[in-house]
Amino acid sequence: MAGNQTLTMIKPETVSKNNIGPVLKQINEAGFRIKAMKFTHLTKQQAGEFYAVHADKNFFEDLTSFMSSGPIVAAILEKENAVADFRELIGATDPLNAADGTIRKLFAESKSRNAVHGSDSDENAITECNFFFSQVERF
Ligand code: IDP
Ligand code: MG
Repeated sequence: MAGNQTLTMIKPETVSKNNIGPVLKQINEAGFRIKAMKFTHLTKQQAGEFYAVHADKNFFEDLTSFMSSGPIVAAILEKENAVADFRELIGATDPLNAADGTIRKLFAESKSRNAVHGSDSDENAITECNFFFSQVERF
């Protein structure tokens, strides 16, 4: 899968604002195919495990509280050059810096409540896909 798959999460505020459908539409229209998907609710400990690389950051407590505050949608997305193309589709971490037309520009509230997650490397994409999905949950 290296190179053509990435992991996304539709974050809690996007789910609670009833924006799952509009975000998935943007993802599909950009050429990504959904290979696995689940509606789930992370515990704070699971959010901490997913974001372990940020454990020493001053925003870690807020990040893990927020990501465990309500349900999310996790999905494996497939496309050539998936990681880089998806990062381009979602835009910069802070929606104030995100380009027009990007998912974060359209849907994010703030740097912390920024609508969606996207893997940042092929290596992390593999780890993150395995975090959420077993082999039999992938199509
Ligand atoms: P990314 O999601 O664009 O890859 P990262 O730097 O990996 O951004 O940070 C992970 C998540 O942590 C971000 O999506 C955002 O929700 C949150 N975050 C990052 N930087 C800050 C910050 O300075 N303040 C509050 N939350 C932040
Ligand atoms: Mg990141």
